[in-house]
Amino acid sequence: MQLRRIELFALQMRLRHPFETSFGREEEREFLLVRAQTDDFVGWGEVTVSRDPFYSYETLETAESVLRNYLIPWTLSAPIAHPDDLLPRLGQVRGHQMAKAGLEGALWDLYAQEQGLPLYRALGGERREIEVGISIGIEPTVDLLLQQVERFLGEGYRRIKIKIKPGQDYEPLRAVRDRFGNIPMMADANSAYRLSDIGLLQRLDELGLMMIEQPLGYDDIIDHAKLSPQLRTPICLDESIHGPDDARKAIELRAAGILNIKIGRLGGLGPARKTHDIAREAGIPVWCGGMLESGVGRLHNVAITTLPGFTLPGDTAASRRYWEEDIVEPEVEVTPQGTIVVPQTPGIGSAVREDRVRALAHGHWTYRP
Ligand code: OSB
Ligand code: MG
Repeated sequence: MQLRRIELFALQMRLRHPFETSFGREEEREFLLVRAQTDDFVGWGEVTVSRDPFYSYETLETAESVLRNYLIPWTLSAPIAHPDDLLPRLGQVRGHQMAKAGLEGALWDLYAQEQGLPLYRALGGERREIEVGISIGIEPTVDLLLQQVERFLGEGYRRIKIKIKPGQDYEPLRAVRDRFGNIPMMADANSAYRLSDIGLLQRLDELGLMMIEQPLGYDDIIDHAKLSPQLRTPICLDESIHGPDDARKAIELRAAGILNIKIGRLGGLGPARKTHDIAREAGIPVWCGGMLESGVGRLHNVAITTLPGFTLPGDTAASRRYWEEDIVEPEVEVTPQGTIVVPQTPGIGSAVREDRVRALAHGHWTYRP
C-alpha cells in the first residue's frame, strides 16, 4: 500500500437519547475519523474516544496529538504491505490504543478494497449474519427503563444489557426480570464497585444474569480473580483488557469467564482478532462491545463479529438507535430477528458520506508523506 494522504476529521454528533453510565452522561459523541488514501482507494477508521477521559484516559485531544506527532508520520514514512505490519512500527508509543486502532482500521478498509474483499473476509470471518443485543444506559426512573427494554425487545434485540451503579442496581434489574421474565439479560457496572461490595454483588446472583461486566477497578485483574469464584454470575471484563496479553493474564488468573472485545480499547482489528484467538483457545466466549460508534466504527464492529469465537450477542445496535442520520449509506440496520446482515461489498461495506463528514467536522487535518 502506497499511502498518498491521511486525513483526520474531528466530529461532533448528537445522540438521539442521552447515554448514562456509572462514570457519567453523554449527550454528544466527540471522536475522530481517519481517512487514508492511496492512488486507487480510500479507507476509513474511527478513533472511538470520548470528550472526557472517563471511560479511559484517551480523549479527542490526546488522540489528535499522538496521531499528528508520532503515529501518522511513522505510518507515512515507508510503504506498508499488510495492515498487520503497521502496529509493530508504532510500538514505541505506549498505550493510546484508540488512536492506533483508528489508523489501523483505515488501513484494513483500504487493504480489503485492494483485495476486492469485504472487510470481514479480509479478517478471516465466516458468518454472514451476526446476532446483536442492546446496551441501555442508566435511566432516571424504573418506568423509563422498562419502556426502553420493551421497545428494544420489540425491535428484536437478542439480549438486553443494563448499566448499573451503586443505588441503581438490584432494584431496576429486579423490575426488568419481574416484567419481562426469562429474557437474556446482563449488567454493566463500568467499575463502580469494590471487592468490599461483595454482599451486594452476590445478591445479583439471584437474577440469573448472563454475566456482570467490569464490576471492579478499571485497571484491575487481581480483585476480579478474587471475586469470580464467589459469584455464580460469570464476570466479563471490558475496561481492564488492553490487548491480547491482558486477556491471557485474565484467563490464566480466572478473573473472567467472558471477554468484551472492543477494537479501540484493544488497539486495532489485529489485536482484537488475536484476543479473540486466545479466548477461543481457552474456551472463553467473547462478544463485541461498543463505544456509541458512528457508522464507520460500527461497520468495523460488524466485521470482527463474524469470527467464530463471537458466540454471544454484542452491543452493535442499529445506526438509528444512536443517530437521527448516520454518516454512512446505507446505515447499519437490525432485522426484526435481532441480527445484522453482513455487507458483501469490498471494504467496510457502506459508502461514507463525505459531504456530511465535512459538514459535521469542527477540525480537519491533512498529512502527506
Ligand atoms: O462499557 O461498554 C461500555 C458506551 C460508552 C462507553 C462504554 C461502554 C458503552 C456501552 C454502549 O455500553 C455500547 C454501545 O451501544 O455502543
Ligand atoms: Mg462495558
